[in-house]
Amino acid sequence: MIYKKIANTIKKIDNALVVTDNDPDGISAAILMKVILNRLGKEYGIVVRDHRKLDNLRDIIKNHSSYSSYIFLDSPFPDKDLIEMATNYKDRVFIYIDHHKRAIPEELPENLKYYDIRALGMEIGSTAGIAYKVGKTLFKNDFKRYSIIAMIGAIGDWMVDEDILEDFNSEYKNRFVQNKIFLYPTFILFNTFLFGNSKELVENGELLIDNPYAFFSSIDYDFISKRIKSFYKKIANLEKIYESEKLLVFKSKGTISIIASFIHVLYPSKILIIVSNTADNFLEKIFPRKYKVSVRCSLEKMDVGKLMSEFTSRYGIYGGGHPAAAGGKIWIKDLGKLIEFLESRI
Ligand SMILES: [Mn+2]
Repeated sequence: MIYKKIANTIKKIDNALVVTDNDPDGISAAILMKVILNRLGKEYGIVVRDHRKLDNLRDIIKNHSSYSSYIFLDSPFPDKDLIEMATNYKDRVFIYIDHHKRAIPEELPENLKYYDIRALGMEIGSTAGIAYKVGKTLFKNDFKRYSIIAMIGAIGDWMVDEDILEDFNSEYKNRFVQNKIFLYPTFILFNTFLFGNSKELVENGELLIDNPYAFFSSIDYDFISKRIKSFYKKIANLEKIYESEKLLVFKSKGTISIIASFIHVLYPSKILIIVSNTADNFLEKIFPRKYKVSVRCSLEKMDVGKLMSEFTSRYGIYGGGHPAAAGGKIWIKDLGKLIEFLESRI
C-alpha cells in the first residue's frame, strides 16, 4: 500500500527539508508531516513556498544544502526539474508527495520517490489526506486526533474523502460534527488556515491539537482581518468581461485563487475564469502584459487542469492543476484565444 511505502521511505531518512504550498492543503500537510517527523525523531526544516510563484527548485535545494533528503508536499514542480535534481544530487533522497500529476515519468532515478496519488491512479484526495494516512499507518488510532487538520486541508482542496471523514466523525463526535455536516468550529478553523499567515500556521499548527491555548495565542488576528477585508473588497470590484452559456470571465485586482473558489460556488454550471494583471518586473508594472489566471469547473468530464496545460504549452507561460481547479499565467493578448479554446472544448 502506498501509505505504508511512504511511511517506510520516511523512516529510512536521517533528516529532511519539507517544502510545501501556502494554501490550507499545503499548510495542513506540512503540520501533519511535522508531527510524523517529530515522533520518528528526525531532524527537519520547513520551507513554505508561495503557490503564486512556483519557486525555483534549484534555489530551494541550493539554499538548503545541508539536508540529505527533501519532502515535497502539494508542490507540483515539473517532472523534468525533479528528475534533474535527483540526477544532480545522487547522494540525496527526493520524496515527492502530491496529487497534481496525471502520469508517472517513465525513467525515474532511484533516489526520486514519486508518490503522486493521481498519477498512481488512486482515488483522489488532498495532500493533507496523504500525510494523515501516512501518520495513521505509523501511529495507528493515536493519530486520529489529527484528523481535524486533515479535514481542514481536504476542505481547502474540495477533496474530503470517506476515510478522513470517518475518522473525524468518530474522533470528534458530539463535538464538531452532526450528521456529517461540519459545524462552525471547523469553518472558523478553516478560515484561519485560509486567511492566516501560512508560515506561522506551519510553525504552530500541531498545537491546535496538543495545546489549543498556545495555538490560539500564536495567531496574528490583524493579518487575518486585513486579508478577509481585502478579499471582500476584491469581490465587490470584480469586473465581468465575458459571459456565455457555459463560460464566465471576470477580471480582478489581485489575489484570484480564493476568489475563484468562492465565486464558482455561485455559478456551479459554468466554467469560471478569473484573471488579474501580474508583473514579473518593473516595466510590466507600468505596461501590463501578463495575466494570472484561475479556472474553476465542476462540469463532468472536463479536466481544466489538463486544458490549461495544453493551452499554455501552446500560447501561455505556464498552467495546469486539477480537473476542477486550475491556474496559470498567460499573455494578456491571448485571453480571447483562451476563451475560444475553452468554448470549443465545452
Ligand atoms: Mn493541494
